[in-house]
Amino acid sequence: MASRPHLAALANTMTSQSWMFFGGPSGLMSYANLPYVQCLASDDQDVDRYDIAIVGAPFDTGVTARPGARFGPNGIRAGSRRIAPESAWSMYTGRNSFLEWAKIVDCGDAPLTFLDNTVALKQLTKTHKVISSREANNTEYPAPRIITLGGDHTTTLPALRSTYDHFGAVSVIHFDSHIDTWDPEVLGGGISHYAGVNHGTFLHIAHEEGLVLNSSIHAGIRAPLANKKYDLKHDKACGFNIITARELDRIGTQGVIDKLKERTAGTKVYISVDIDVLDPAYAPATGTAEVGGWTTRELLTILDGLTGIEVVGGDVVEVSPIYDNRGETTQLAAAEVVHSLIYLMVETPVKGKL
Ligand SMILES: [Mn+2]
Repeated sequence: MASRPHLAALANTMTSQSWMFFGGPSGLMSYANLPYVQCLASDDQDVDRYDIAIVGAPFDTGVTARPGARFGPNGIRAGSRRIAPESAWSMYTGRNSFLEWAKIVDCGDAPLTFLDNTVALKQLTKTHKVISSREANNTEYPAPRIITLGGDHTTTLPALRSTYDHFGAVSVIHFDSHIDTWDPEVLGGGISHYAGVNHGTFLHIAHEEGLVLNSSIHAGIRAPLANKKYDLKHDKACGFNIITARELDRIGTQGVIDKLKERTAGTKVYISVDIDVLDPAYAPATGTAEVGGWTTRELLTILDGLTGIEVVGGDVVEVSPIYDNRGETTQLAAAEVVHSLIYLMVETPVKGKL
């Protein structure tokens, strides 16, 4: 080393704290440059412990419009490249979620077949169950929690099946432009059971399976209904209240935060963020875009306001990078939504059973 001082100088600058001044991250791409752990390794001894696990769900054959969300996980990771865990102090909260009690890792993507939805969703359920059943790094909170990078919205169903094992039935805070509680007969047409399991019916199915409490709520809804009355009646029966997109204009972000907290008070909560809750101006790269949505800033303000809620799992879904622009607008937004979900999970630890 002594004879090659330029290499020594390079090595000295290679601390993780300096990468952002050095030109960018190095090594393989993970969410927010977090450590990659082979969470699905067959031997438990080989797996580093973690408290919060990021996992990708490359599945998009439950979508009713534009496919492409199978490439969402790596799109979101690409959008997160600027986040350096050691230098992620929030201007708003004064905290750095990466440097508190929780060890946060990226498990890579779930191994899913592209050719059979039924099998792929079983594979995803198994992936969730394996990752959430390993003993956490912090023994005070033995059940680790998962944030999923979708994938179309069908991928939330396996996540809810897995959180049920450790935390029981949950309230779902569902950010979306669509209600996604559609009766499979309505969305799927009653053609086959297979066709009825899709990104617009998964909340109906989760309700039927007893995974969702009657204290759930949608936020940002604006897409048209298929039936004048039945869809909303059915939505209520599935356990949901609705905050529409335009309600934000009337009650503001704090009004939305208050409603979400009031509705889910005293329950454990799963937060699912369909990126189409944002206006296509802020998230063009999605399967079923709807105009008239929220801005990225409004969504982040609302998410960061949900402190104190016991978040047992979460996801960002429907990011379809092929429709993104050269500035990666959608992927940047989705990466920051994940960052907010991490903040909530670290801010309020939750005791689950292994
Ligand atoms: Mn959705």
